[in-house]
Amino acid sequence: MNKLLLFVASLCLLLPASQAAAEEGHGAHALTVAIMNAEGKTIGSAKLTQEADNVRIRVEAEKLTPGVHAIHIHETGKCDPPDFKSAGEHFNPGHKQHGFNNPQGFHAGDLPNITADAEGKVKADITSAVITLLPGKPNSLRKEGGTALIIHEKADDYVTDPAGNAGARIACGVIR
Ligand SMILES: [Cu+2]
Repeated sequence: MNKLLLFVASLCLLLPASQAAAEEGHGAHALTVAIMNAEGKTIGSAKLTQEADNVRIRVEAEKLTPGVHAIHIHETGKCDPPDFKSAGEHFNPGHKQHGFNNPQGFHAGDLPNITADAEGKVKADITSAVITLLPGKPNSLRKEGGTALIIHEKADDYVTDPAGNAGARIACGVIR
């Protein structure tokens, strides 16, 4: 009897902590970002999920020009068409230079290129270990003011600072 009471008592102690952790993580675990083009029309979406220490980004979009496009996280959660300059520079809390192949790199917002097929459709599954959806961290995509997912006209060359020589910003989605 005493043992049972003790067991129940310890359960009661454990529950609130695990419940709080689940709730804290819940809002940050997954979010869907609408992606708009330079005309302000929605052309797709990105689903962001926190998976252990990684953020997984599943992008589905259409009406892009066929070929390879850069995709980055930019520092401000504001997508004003047509040029999306409102999204600011690359998300770079670590004060690095741009590019996976840059010895001084890379930005936390750098992501691998995506490819649109002959019909202009893209379906990409990207994982990054250097960003998080959890609030309160320096590398959080949900910092004050949010961040933005930007697709560029051209491929990222993975080396040219500050933006990989990727050309114009052609699509944007607010991450909050
Ligand atoms: Cu960019």
